[in-house]
Amino acid sequence: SKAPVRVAVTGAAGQIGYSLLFRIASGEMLGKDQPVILQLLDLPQAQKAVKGVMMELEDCAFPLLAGMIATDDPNVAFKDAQIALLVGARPRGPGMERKDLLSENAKIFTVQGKAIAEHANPDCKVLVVGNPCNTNAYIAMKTAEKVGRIPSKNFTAMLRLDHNRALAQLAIKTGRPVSSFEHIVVWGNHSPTMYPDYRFCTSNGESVKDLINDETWYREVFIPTVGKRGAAIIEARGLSSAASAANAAIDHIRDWWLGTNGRWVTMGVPSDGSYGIPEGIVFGFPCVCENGEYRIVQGLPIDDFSRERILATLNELMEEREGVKDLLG
Ligand code: NAX
Repeated sequence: SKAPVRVAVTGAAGQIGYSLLFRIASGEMLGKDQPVILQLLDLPQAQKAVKGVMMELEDCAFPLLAGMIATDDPNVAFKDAQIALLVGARPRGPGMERKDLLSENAKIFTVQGKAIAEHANPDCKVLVVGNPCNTNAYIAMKTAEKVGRIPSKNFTAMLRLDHNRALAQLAIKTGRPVSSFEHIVVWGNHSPTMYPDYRFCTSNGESVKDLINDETWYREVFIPTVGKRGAAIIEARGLSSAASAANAAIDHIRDWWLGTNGRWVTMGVPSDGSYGIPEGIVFGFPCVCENGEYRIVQGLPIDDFSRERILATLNELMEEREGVKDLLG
């Protein structure tokens, strides 16, 4: 049988953690033949709650769960990790400015980026879920670069929930099954400036743009619905998306680890200069995955409307980068 894979998860006592850990342990992320060891990080005051989650994980008697630890020390949590899911983050408190949110999180992600760089497996695949996830991933990557053990391209951010939300809206609009759709992408930042782009999307080989044939719906309903879905969930549930976010994290890592067979998926990845996005900016791109590596889909035409939308979300990310510049030293 296979050697267990060490999976570090931060924010393990939180609501996304509660939807995520059981699915990782049941084999939904890395495959039904792949044992896992869970390495759970949370703040000191959350350790008791983490212990409770571990008791429940034990009580599931998952055949693939080969071990678990809980800690409040990032150096312990990331030790030899092959996968790191950075879910824990500082939420925006009452009266907190966006700038404060950025800098509070910058502190967390410099510490964790350094701990990953020093202690994780040199091939560790990192997914940042905690918001602002693109910039948090950028900070972790930049900090890790100073140590230099882990490739920068391994630091990614979660745009998959936005990708899945876009698919769901297209399925509802057309009355076709989600599984019939291919080639959707959400460009840019995981924020309301994101650009869900259906120009290349097909359903059973037919152009979805032609099927719907309603550019006003696309611009005035579809794009804002996908972009504001997170806020709509909070409004309805009184809590932010958790199960769907955990599901998207599983999708992101499973596809990166096991491959997409040519299918496109949206991943927030550090730009290599593709589509004119400055190198290093962590940006939602269409990707395909094979042999444990992702590749940005190249050569897609960018029309005027798309250019405008891509620049808007890029500008926001450049401002976020500017806002944390001093903290990166
Ligand atoms: P919760 O507040 O339920 O849980 C967060 C957990 O993280 C808590 O247990 C807290 O103690 C822990 N934590 C805080 N700082 C930590 C640190 N420095 N080290 C380790 N653990 C720490 O939040 P939850 O609903 O689980 O959401 C987690 C994060 O995901 C938030 O930042 C949220 O904004 C973000 N989201 C990102 C999404 C995406 O698509 N990228 C969608 C869902 C979600 O909004």
